[in-house]
Amino acid sequence: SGDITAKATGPFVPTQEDYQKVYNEIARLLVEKDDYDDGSYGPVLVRLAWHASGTYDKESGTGGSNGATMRFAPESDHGANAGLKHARDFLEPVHEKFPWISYGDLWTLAGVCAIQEMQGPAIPWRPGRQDRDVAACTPDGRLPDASKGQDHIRAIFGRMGFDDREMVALCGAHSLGRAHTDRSGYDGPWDFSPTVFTNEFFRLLVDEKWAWRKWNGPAQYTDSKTKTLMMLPSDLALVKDKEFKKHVDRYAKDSEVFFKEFSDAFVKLLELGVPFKSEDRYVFKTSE
Ligand code: HIF
Repeated sequence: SGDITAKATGPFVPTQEDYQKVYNEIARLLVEKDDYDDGSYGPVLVRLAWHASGTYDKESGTGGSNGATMRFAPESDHGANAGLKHARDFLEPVHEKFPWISYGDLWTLAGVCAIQEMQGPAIPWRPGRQDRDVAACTPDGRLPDASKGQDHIRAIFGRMGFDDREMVALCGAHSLGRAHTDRSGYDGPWDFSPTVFTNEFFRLLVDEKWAWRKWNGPAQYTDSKTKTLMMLPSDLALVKDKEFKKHVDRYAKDSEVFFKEFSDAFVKLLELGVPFKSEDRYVFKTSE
């Protein structure tokens, strides 16, 4: 009888189908909770997935999405993470419904869901992150500073193990969402469709004239034509640097190439430092 009991109460091993249920619930909530920002929590979910992952340091092997240490101060209070409580709170009811998923898996899966539901490329994903305690919080300063240029971008993303091409590909995610004066201090969206994943960020970088915005906030650029869009100094670095610019031009011209190279780089970002047990990645079905 001992055997039977063990079988009935043994550890729950989720399958791809179970993770698809989590995906579907997040997708459902994205539609239901449309009274936020430009009508979607999608962009801030992408930012949560990236900030959870982008603390990775390849030398020490510390940081990354394993651990989900942004649940705790001091990491939650790091300046770069301002505003991400909106994303974490949005996902709390999902965790209540599927308590078996780790926060690290939930946050990264949510980023994947948001990108796919906002018409972006498929992002193959695999489970395996385990939550860790406050002692695993990373030191402040590992995430990028938007007031800086190409040297800084290379230092930060080089520390994670990315090359120039991957850095530029990732940056296309700034086609999503906006900056908020009460979070980063910057203000405005990058493009005209902040809740749809496109290569518009690159097209605007190449085609528009960008000038310093005249205002009391931090130094940022505005488009000369409509003065409704913005670019961060770190975004403009992508066209000022010759090596970066090559890739900006490629992605501005060819959306398919951008989608493919972005997906590969984003998969890599979400997996940094995670001790996976399985090689198998899941491609989730996008909702209609
Ligand atoms: Fe962002 N990013 N990011 N970013 N980011 C902001 C917002 C978003 C940088 C700075 C900022 C990436 C790289 C960099 C998203 C996704 C990604 C904001 C505004 C700043 C300042 C925050 C606010 O005020 O709400 C810098 C300096 C980066 C290095 C170049 C990634 C590639 C582009 C890795 C990435 O995926 C998303 C999405 C948002 C929008 C969030 C929102 O709430 O709408």
